[in-house]
Amino acid sequence: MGANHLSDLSRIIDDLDAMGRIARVTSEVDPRYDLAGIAARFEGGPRAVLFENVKGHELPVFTGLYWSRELLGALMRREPATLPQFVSDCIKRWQRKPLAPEMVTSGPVFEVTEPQVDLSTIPVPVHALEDGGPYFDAGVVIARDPQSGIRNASIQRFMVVDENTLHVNIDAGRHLELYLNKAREMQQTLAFSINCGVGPGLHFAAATPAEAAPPDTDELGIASEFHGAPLELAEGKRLPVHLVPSAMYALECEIIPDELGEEGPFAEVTGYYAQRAPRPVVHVRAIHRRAQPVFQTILSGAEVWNSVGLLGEANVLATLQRQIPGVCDVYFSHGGCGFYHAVVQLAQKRAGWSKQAIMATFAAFPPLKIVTVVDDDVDIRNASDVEWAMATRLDPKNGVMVIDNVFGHGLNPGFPDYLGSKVGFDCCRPYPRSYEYERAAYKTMSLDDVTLDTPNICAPGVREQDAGGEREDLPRARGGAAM
Ligand SMILES: Cc1cc2nc3c(=O)[nH]c(=O)nc-3n(C[C@H](O)[C@H](O)[C@H](O)COP(=O)(O)O)c2cc1C
Ligand SMILES: [Mn+2]
Repeated sequence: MGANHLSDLSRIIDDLDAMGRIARVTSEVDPRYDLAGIAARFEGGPRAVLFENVKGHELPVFTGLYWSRELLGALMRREPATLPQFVSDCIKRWQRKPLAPEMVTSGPVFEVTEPQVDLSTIPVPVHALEDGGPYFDAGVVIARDPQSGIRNASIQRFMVVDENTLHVNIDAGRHLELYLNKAREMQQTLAFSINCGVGPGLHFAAATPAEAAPPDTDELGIASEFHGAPLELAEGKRLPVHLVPSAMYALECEIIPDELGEEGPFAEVTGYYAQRAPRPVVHVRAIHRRAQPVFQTILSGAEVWNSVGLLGEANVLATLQRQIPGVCDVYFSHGGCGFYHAVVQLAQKRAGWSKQAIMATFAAFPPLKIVTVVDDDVDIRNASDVEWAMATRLDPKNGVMVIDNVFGHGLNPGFPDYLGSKVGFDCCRPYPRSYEYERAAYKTMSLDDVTLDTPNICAPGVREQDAGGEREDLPRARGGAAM
């Protein structure tokens, strides 16, 4: 059985096109600032964007594959709200019985091997106004443990410095850092591939957090679960690397330990710039590409919230469902930069478990700064509804847990040197339940049989969320209870 459409970005673009989910920009666009500025106007919307006429280049640029859960849901043939459970189930299947990748000797990425490495031939955009240069920010890095040979997949940002040099940002604790440290001890260079223009299966495998894919596992196998067939990999031509034969571009690279160069600034997922600092130098030794490749780029916003964030949700959900009876759902809010604030939905089974849920959530995903736990009558994807629970059910004296001096995400300005404070909000009603905390509700009614003198709009200026008539900007439950 062959792999499904998720394994190949050109099939994905065709699929989205057939659903009317591609916006094509045909006028000439400058890859320095203008491309990102236009992309930002589409961010979070129903369509991804294909820039067909990039100034100074023959080849197109694609963005927006991950910036909307609706778009991602349509591509994966799932309801958007079920994506965390689906992703979690894929990772669980891989943990139980991994479908190992298969080595092959050919694939579209080998259609062209550039006779000379020249990164300026690739349409790599400069995104934000203060960014230090053009960035590869959506490439999947495949490296191998210098001792055991076990493969690792991750995504790192790479700043283009000259025709064959990149500078890379590797956050503390990443498995690539671990491999680099081993290479240094063994007095070797660290070789790896950067694979640009791959599907969400491989992207999600790369974004799977270390808590779910520890360094002694080959996390490439996670992609096989999404593709419905073993992931295909191929040997590099210049270096001892494994690369993705179905990618749009594959770069063979190596780091010489302790060779550092200035990297940054870069507009990050936090909404702030990551600062310029000395970081590892990457030598690009070979560029392979399709004859007609599409270069994929990602704006540091909703796209990362829906990849790192979605994978974080999936992992927290899997952990909590093992440890805390009654956990229904988890959402990493977008106001919380996609992975700093988790909202957990709990059908309480006994007193005190809402606080257990706070502790287990922090342990399952260390970048989190805030955890809010609510009951199962609260819509965790609706910020007003969560605020309603906080306003009416949080006991500020007993329901706020502060943890000081704890490891967090270094990009968050509240965690200089990866150290800071975290807070949990127990917004669950007291258990056992009492009458004062029962949510008032109207009977659920359809408007189909109601004669109206105006078009079917619930209230002026209020956007209907879905067929059920839920409104994003109002607390939910007033019309939601089953009678
Ligand atoms: C678009 C995108 C960009 C990312 N950029 C970086 C980065 O520059 N540096 C980094 O260390 N992690 C970055 N990450 C996060 C890691 O790829 C992610 O946490 C991954 O799970 C790490 O893999 P590991 O656990 O095998 O180390 C990025 C993730 C995404 C989705
Ligand atoms: Mn890993």
